Amino acid sequence: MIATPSRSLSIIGAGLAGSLLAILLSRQGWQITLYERRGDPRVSDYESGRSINLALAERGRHALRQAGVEDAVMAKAVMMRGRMIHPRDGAPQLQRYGRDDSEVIWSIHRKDLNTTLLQLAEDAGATVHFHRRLHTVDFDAGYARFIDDRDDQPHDIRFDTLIGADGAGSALRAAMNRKQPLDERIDFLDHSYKELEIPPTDDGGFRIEANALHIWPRGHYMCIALPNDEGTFTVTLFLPNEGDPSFATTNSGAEAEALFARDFPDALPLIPNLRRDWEQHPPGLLGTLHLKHWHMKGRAVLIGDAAHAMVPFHGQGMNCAFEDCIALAGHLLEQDSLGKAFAAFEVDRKPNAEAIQQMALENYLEMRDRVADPQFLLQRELEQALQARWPTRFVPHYTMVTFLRTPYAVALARTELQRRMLEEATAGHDTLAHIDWAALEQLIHEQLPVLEGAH
Ligand code: FAD
Ligand code: 8RB
Repeated sequence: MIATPSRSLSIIGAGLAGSLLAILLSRQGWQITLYERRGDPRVSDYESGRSINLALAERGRHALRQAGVEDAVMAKAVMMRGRMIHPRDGAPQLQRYGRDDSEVIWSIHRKDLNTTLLQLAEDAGATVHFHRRLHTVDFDAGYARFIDDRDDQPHDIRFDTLIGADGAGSALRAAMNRKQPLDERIDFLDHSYKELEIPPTDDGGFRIEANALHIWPRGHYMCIALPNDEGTFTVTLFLPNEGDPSFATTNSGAEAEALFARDFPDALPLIPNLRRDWEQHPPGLLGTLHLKHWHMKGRAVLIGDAAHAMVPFHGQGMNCAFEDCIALAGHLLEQDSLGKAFAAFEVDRKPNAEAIQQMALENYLEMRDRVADPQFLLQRELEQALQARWPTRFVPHYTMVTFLRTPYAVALARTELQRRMLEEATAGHDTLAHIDWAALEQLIHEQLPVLEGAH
């Protein structure tokens, strides 16, 4: 589509997807206005000074590369080579994510990333209005009402088209749903999370291995920690809402400390403010958002968490939201109307979003339980051996999701075939000594065509 200068789009939410999309579309000639509920992260005390980090993988890096911001982001990223598993007893052990240091994930600051993307959006010509929380939309008249939460004053604007990048609790989604039901369903997980922090050592170093994603798997629950470049770690405890132990049985800071003393004894001395942090922050909810429709003809479309929020266990929410941005910008270039572009975007992305939503749920079980299971470790060993023999056909699940840009739906389908092969070939064995390689070779050649990008 040839965008004339008068073609304007209003993006709700200047978070990760909104600001990246604003860069891409401004450069394609669209006149972009962003409306953000919060204040400008470049001036205000965003996230009250706490470091919140995210794992960036190849899909996200690729999108940042397209926007020309990869180098700025990577300059402060911390490499995570694999999972550092902290068993109940015994020393921590690293399970590498990939074959070498070219196959790793990166821990980055949310605030730094958002600030960088916002600055580039403005540089590309987008206008950003802060302290504008979308409240209601009149689609027929083309008016949207925003509230400034500092003084509760309303601000009405005229719009042509709205793009909802306003996150899991999207106000645009609610407005669209009122106009035309989106068949929204949120499957809440019966587990929630709490964030804690490991501070640096006195001389500013890391208290535990810096270049890993730490996991304390405990069967029905787990703790994780991601490094920040200033020497801290953001720790997240995932715990059931009910039962024992659970958020229901762990209310006070003292109860939390007792839980850590029993189940995470090596982590407890690393978290000096555990009691305070526990009591200051309520547990966060986790869930999967399913919608029948993501768009309303040419008037509105949802992207990122607003369209398909997922549980965090694959670390792909941002990565997927960035892939959405590239896809939507591409469809806007290819189609000759907004309505067609939004429809094509939905056809392209919805099956893939649904696939990563499912894989994210499945990865919770893997992280909290299976990583410590000998049968799982044997399957992993076989997976690596098969990849070494047939690297373009047998590509491990984690590699397809994290290091390649294989469409998520393709990754899911191949993962299911591969999982069956791994389970059947290792059943009843405790080493790879009796594996029938010839039979596996035949299965692999029959069922797994050469995968684009695999090497
Ligand atoms: P957001 O980044 O949430 O942006 C939404 C924006 O809209 C915000 O700026 C918000 O203030 C604004 N907004 C909300 N309502 C309104 C309104 N009514 N009007 C105007 N503006 C509004 N993903 C990964 O890939 N890897 C990770 O390791 C990872 N870790 C995470 C850790 C945590 C603690 C959390 C909470 C999420 C994590 N995610 C991770 C998921 C990732 O943060 C999201 O998937 C991603 O931010 C989605 O981008 P988005 O732009 O759709 O939403
Ligand atoms: N949202 C992550 C992975 C996969 C790691 C592996 C898992 C915290 C909220 Cl839980 C989680 C991963 O398979 O070994 N990569 O990146 C990030 C994760 O949690 C993030 C920090 C998180 N996301 C609400 C809390």
